[in-house]
Parts: sequence; structure tokens; C-alpha cells
Amino acid sequence: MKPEVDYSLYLVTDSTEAILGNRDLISVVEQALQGGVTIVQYRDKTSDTGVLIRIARALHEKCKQYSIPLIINDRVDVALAVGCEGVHLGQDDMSVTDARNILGPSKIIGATVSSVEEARIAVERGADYLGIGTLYATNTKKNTKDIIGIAGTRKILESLSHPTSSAAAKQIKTVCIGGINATNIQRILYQLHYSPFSSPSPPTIKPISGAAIVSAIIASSTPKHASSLLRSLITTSTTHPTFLPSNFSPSPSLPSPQTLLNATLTLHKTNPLTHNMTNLVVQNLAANVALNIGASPIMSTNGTEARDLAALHGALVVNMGTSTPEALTQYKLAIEAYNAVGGPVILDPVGAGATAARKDALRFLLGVGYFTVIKGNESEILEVARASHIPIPIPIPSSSSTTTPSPSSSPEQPQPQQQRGVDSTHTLTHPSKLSLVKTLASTLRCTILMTGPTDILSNGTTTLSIKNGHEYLGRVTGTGCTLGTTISAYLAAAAAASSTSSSSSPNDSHGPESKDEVKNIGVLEAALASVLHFEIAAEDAAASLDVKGAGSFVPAFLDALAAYREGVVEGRLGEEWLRG
Ligand code: 3NM
Ligand code: MG
Repeated sequence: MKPEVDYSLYLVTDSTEAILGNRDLISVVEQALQGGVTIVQYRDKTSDTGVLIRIARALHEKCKQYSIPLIINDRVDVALAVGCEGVHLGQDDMSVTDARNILGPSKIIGATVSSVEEARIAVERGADYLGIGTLYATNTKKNTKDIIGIAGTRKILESLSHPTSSAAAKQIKTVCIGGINATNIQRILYQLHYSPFSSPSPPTIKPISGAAIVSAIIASSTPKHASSLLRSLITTSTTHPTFLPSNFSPSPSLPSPQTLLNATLTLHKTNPLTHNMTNLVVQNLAANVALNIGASPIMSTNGTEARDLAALHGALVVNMGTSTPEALTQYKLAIEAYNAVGGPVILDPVGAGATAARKDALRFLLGVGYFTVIKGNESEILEVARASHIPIPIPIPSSSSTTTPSPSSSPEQPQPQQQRGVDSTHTLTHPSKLSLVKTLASTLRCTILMTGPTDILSNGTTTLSIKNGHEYLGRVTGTGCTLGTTISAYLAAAAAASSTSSSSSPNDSHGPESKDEVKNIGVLEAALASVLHFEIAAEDAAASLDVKGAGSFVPAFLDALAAYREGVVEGRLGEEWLRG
């Protein structure tokens, strides 16, 4: 019988100058063992066989002292010579079948897989675990076959737990690999359902068994500390990952009017901080919108301030409208600071598909941290879906388009339409939009808002259409960006209320009726309440007698945002908003 192996923190070694430097591998691995790695793979693509065996033997001695299994990359002969616990095989190495015949049933055999098909074959041939990658691009291994991201990894996990899959597929262990470190490990494990807590609904995918890591441990100057930090991040991700706001828990059903009312009451009571890292065009309007909805704005693009600001229980808006390379560095610092304390973070991928630089910026940001809400128009959300490796629905040919689609283009993956500026091109049917937004939300395990004449909001479980708003919003630059600011204020208020509701004074008569109702303002409810506040205020402003066009609309809109009161949604909801 093979002993039960803990795959949760899987160390893969690297002996290269770039990663190990001139340090001694045995000593670095020993420090990692002290820090709490749960399994070790000796991976050395260049040393001679004699050297491999000598080092493997020394590593095996150390691992045995900590009762940790040692696996050898590629070299079945080396594993046999030192008598360690198993081997790990890449797609170009010996087949799992041949290795099993040589090593027998008691040794651990792992296989690298990048696709559903490779996973199916490795399972069929009797692998014990799968190394699924490459998750994110990494300097450690340049010649990786495919960057599959969270979506590609989930697709493999989904296939393993599919009702028609074999018992072996359902039982096999899995680790993800590529670009994992202390800043992203909790978010990655959350998106791959490592933790047994699985709201909004039981996962349809097999939860990942662990994370495989090279440079975040081996290249660290303090491998023991790096390992123990990663280990504690893995442990806490089974209860409540740090980056999740306290009110993350998504509602299982449609938000009630009472919850929406409470969300606005809570906003007015809290006067939350909204920290905007936004583009040059909307700085002023966004700050005015924040003030008039009852929030406190700070417009700071300096990432080094973010840690102090994150401590004030506000929310962060990252608006990619002016994302220079320098700005991206600042966004990263800020996202990490808010994720570290569970502060809500809103991503507004402005013009994400317009240029190569923006596409890269979006991919960079999606790898940096967790976004509580991602909000954008149709083109922008489509680009987020592409960056997340999610299949894109077939667009309806735009009637104004003068180009005919090339007959050779695949119907499954249509060529992305070139986005011009930050305008949105409407190409998808409503049902396709609903399904895209829902799939994206459940894949990234966050809340997605696709804005348009009908807005679509989903947390992966509940999907809503919202028909409120006014066409003037489309004729004033930056209104979409200021919706991001509005969402951030509602999220910050709801998160603050839920984290203090257990300690709030019982005879406080001004707040929402009960603590439970405050707790019910989840991310979806807060986002919906903010969209309604914003769009109903736009309707009110447009209806004002003084408003003659987009110019006079702006001041009336600020007034209407300030005049908006809780409860006003009664009778004002666009007819479709509940239908999803
Ligand atoms: N295999 P780091 S990626 C060894 O995709 C290895 O199969 C990969 O290194 C695969 O943790 C990789 O430093 C390197 O990003 C991972
Ligand atoms: Mg190999």
C-alpha cells in the first residue's frame, strides 16, 4: 500500500545559477523541509548521472528525517538507484506505463499535463498525481508548452470529476505549477477550489490538491521562512483566504429590495473611503461622484500609500485607462496591499482590447491579485474572458460592419474584433452575454458586471439583467469609470458593516434593522445596489426640466446622486432586472 501523500506544498528543486546561485542544494532543501514543504521533487536537467545519484541520495536522507517523500524528475534509473519514493515524468520523458512496469505498484508516479487529453492518458496509464501547467508564465521554465491559466487548469480538473470519468480520474491527486508565490497562492487555490468551503455552490470541479513551487522557495534567501509563509497561506485558505472581503459570501438567490435598501443605508451611514487609481480623464468627475453618493474619495496613483489606505477599510478601484508601465507597478503594489487585508478591489479594464499594451496590462493585472468585482463594457469583458482562456461566444455580425468575416475563421473562436478607443462594440446576443458573464464569474470566482444598455451582473450563481440608466450616460466621458467608483463605495460600506456588525451596539436605531440583514449585503447585492443608485439617479437627472443635453446633465446627475435615497428602487426597477 502506498502511504497517503500530502501534496499541498510541493517543492520542485532547481540547481541553476539563476535560481540556486552558488548555494548548496541540500542545505536549501533542508531549510524548506524545516519550513514545512510536504513533498520534494529533485529536478536537475544537466548534471551527470553520478552527480544526480549522489545528490538524490543526500536529499533522500534529509527528506526521510522529516518523513517527506522524495520524487526524481525524469530519471527512473536514479530513483531506483537511491530507492526514493517515486518519479515525475514530463510529456517527453518515459511513459507512465513503462515507468510503472519498471518501478512497480508501490512507487509514486507523477505526470506533467497541459490538456484534458494528456490528463486522461496519464490517468489511464496509472499515474498517482498530475502536475498541471503551466499556470502562469515563469522565468524558471521558459520552454513550457502552454500557458493554460486558471481556466485551462479548471478545465482539466472539471474533466477529472466529470460523472463519466473513471474512478481513477476521480481519485487522482493534482498540483498546479508555474508562477506561484506568496502573493498569489491563496487566490489561485481559491479559484481552483482547494478549500473545502465552496460557496457560492458546491464546486463542479475536482479541488486541486496542492501547489508546486520552484523559485518562490529555492530562489529565496530565506527558504525556511518562504516555505512556512506559503504553508500558512495554504492552511488559512481552507478557512478564509486573506484577500476575501468579510462580506464575500455570495447570496444563493436574488437580492431582496430590503437588502438593496440596507446597502444604501449602510453607505450613507459609513461614508466609506474609495481609493481611485484612475485615468487622467475622469479624476475630477469620479471624485465628485464619490462625494455625492456619500463616500470619501482619494485619488492616489501612488502604490506605496496603498498599505496605509487599505488599513482604513475602504475599497480600491484600479482603472486601466492610463496604464503606463510605471502605473502598472503602482497598481500591483496597491492590489497586493488591499488583498493582504481583504479590502475590496474593483478592476475597470478600460479599453482592454484596444492595443497590445493594454492586452498585456490586463493579463499582468489578472495574475497579480484577486479582484472582487471586474466591471467593463462588452468589449472589455470579452478581453477579460480571452485573457482568462474562456471560450468566446459567437458574435452577431455587426450591421454597420463593412468587412465580411473570413471564411477560414473558426466558428468556435471568432477573430477578436479590433476595439477602437474605449467604445464598446455590441456583438453578442443577450443569452450569449449572460452565459459569458456567468462563466467568467464562476471561473474567476468573483463578481462580473458587463455594462451596456442592459447591464449584466453575475457572481457565477446568480445572474441578473439591469435595464435602468439613461442614454446621456453614454454622452459624457468617464461615466462608466465613475460607476466603478460607486461600486467601490458600496463594497467598502458593506464589507465594513459586515465586519463590525457582530460588535455594533444593540440600541443603535439608525442602522438597518438587524445584524443579519447587514451581513446579507454580499458583493453581488452591493454591486447591484450601486448600479441602481447610479442609473436611477441618471434617469432622475435626465427627467429634470433644466436638462437640455449631456452638458447640463452632468450637474443634474451629481445632484440626483446626492438626492438618491434608500428605498427609491421601489417601482423603479427596469422590467428585466430580475430575470437573469
Ligand atoms: N514545470 P516557478 S513550470 C518545473 O508547466 C516547471 O510543467 C512547469 O517554476 C510546467 O515556481 C515549471 O519558479 C517551473 O514558477 C515553475
Ligand atoms: Mg522532464
